[in-house]
Amino acid sequence: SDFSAIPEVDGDVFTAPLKRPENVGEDWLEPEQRQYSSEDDAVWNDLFERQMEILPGRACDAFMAGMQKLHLNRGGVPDFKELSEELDRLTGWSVVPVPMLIPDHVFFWHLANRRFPAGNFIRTRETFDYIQEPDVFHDVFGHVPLLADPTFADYMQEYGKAGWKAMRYNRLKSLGSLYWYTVEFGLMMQADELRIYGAGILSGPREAIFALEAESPNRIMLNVDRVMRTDYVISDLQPTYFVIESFEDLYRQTVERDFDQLYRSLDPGFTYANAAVIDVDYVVHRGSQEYHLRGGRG
Ligand code: HBI
Ligand code: FE
Repeated sequence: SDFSAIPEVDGDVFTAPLKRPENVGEDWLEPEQRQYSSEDDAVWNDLFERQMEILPGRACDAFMAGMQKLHLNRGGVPDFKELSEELDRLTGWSVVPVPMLIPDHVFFWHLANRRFPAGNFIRTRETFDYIQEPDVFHDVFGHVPLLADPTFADYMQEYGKAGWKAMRYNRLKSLGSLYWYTVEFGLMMQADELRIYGAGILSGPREAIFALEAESPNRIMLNVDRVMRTDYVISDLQPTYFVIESFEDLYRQTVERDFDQLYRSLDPGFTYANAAVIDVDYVVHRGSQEYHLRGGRG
């Protein structure tokens, strides 16, 4: 495929129609990163400190290493240009500013070209703990450190390419599951210990301890075919986490799988509930599901 041009899609069929702001073109890129106030920088710093009390020993080493390599602890919202220069040297990726959620086909097109679209705005004190739309803290703190890891960086690009195919087969929901259970909520084995690599866990205050240490959730070794058939919820802690052996394992599962064949074999809906354990699963921990049986987020 040619990844130089934005793919043409029948937008309303595949993606929720999003209204494009006037200042962005078809690539949805902001011309410049936003200017941040000193309060914005203070919000970043407080979020950063809170996460750093939780993450050492829980985040995977590659995440902590990426944080160091990209100097994300300098204080204040990072400058995308500086980040991109450093990332370009390490893995050929860049970070580009977008105003909000962007359409799927544009998101995938950027990933396929090793550009990570990051939300330009930052949350306020009122929405300190949880925001619906990804802001610059989630996107840069959560996602960008791992883009400094060569194998993870390759996986993200493969994911972007797989996204295009998914749209052609109308199986975007299935591919969304793969993103959810890897890039956003993935766990990995690191020297026989469970660690976190998912950005949704790494950028929030509650889920790191729940995902790694609670009795409640299932922890199951990742199988790409199985995960793409599994439903997911976006507004609460997960009933199930999927565990990879390594980024090499994740990358291999993704490039070796023939996605054309996989998409043809998938039902349009999901086959497995998000709390299900099925007979093909290699179970690391069978959860009590106590949290969700009590009704989840109160
Ligand atoms: N847009 N800004 C932004 N960030 C995302 O993570 C994102 C998006 N648009 C679509 C999208 N993600 C989904 O296609 C994936 O989460 C599957
Ligand atoms: Fe995210």
